[in-house]
Amino acid sequence: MNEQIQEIKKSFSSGLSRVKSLEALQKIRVSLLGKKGKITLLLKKLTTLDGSKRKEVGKKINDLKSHIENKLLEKENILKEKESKKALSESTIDITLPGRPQNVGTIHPLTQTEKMIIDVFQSMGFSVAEGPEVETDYYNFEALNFPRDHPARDMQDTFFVEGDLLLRTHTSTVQIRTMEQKAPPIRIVSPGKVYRCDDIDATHSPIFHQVEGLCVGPDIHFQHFKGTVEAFIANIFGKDTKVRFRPSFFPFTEPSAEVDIMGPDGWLEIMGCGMVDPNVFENVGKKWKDRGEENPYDPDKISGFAFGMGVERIAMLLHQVNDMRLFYENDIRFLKQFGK
Ligand code: 2U9
Repeated sequence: MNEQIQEIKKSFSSGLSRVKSLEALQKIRVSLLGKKGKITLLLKKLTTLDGSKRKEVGKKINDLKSHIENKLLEKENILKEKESKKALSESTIDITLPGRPQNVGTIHPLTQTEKMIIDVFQSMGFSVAEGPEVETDYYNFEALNFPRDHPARDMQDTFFVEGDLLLRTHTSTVQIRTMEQKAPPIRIVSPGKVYRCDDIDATHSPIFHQVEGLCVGPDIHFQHFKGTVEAFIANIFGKDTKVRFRPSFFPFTEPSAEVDIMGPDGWLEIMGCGMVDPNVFENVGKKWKDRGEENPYDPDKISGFAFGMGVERIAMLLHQVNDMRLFYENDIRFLKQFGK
């Protein structure tokens, strides 16, 4: 067997030096290490030897096997490198071929609309404030002067999470949180997702987007707010848009109004607004006093206006979309029309 081992080693190295292709290399590998390969057969024959002889010859065969495996791998790498160099030098790249078009996404129409709204208010000195979507009863209702038995607090209208927690039904929560931390003057808009227990139809969704705004300072009155809202509408819907303020009611504003614009077939409601109810300032003031700080929200010294709008509704009016669900279905053919 020793002679066979020597013979295999010799013929392997002379065979290997003549190999020019990966196929030929594979043939050598199979002929030695395959199921019926020479090395495999030699290993099988070992069982006919006994004791110390088997150990001695076994070691030699295994040494030869790893020698062969290493050399084969080395050669394989050299051949692969050669083949890829050859393939590269033989192939030509036609740089005049037009490239494949890339599908570039567009900004979602709701995102575009939200940005448009924010941009207009930022140009008037408002900054953006954001806050949590899971809120407490206090920030969503109590601080905003909702009476205990207000229908909005009903299980049918609000998604309750657990204990005191709920999904915010408006972003007014953010304005309360801001006022608790920062003394007036304040000019903020708070965009974000809000949640209400509504069935989905053409004009309702259990999740939708709002932008709310708040302006608080020493002498803020109804005219400031009327001017701000009118400037906003002129910017978004065009400067000749007719605007109407219709008296309304919200727990957190007094007086309150709804704002309509004249559309092709009559008045269209676009937002709600009003002067911040003194009770809201009282609630915020309590927090400042609890912290032992001087209260900058005395309703006798400051006032403010607030407004709120649904982004979906503004986007529908801007683009004459008559079904809100189109914004959520993400049909590429629909979204492409707002390509930006
Ligand atoms: C504070 C005080 C007052 C925000 C306001 C509205 C009127 C309003 C609706 C429009 C359509 C919600 O998305 S909608 O369903 N909003 O009508 N929102 S005044 O008033 C505030 C906010 C914060 C501290």
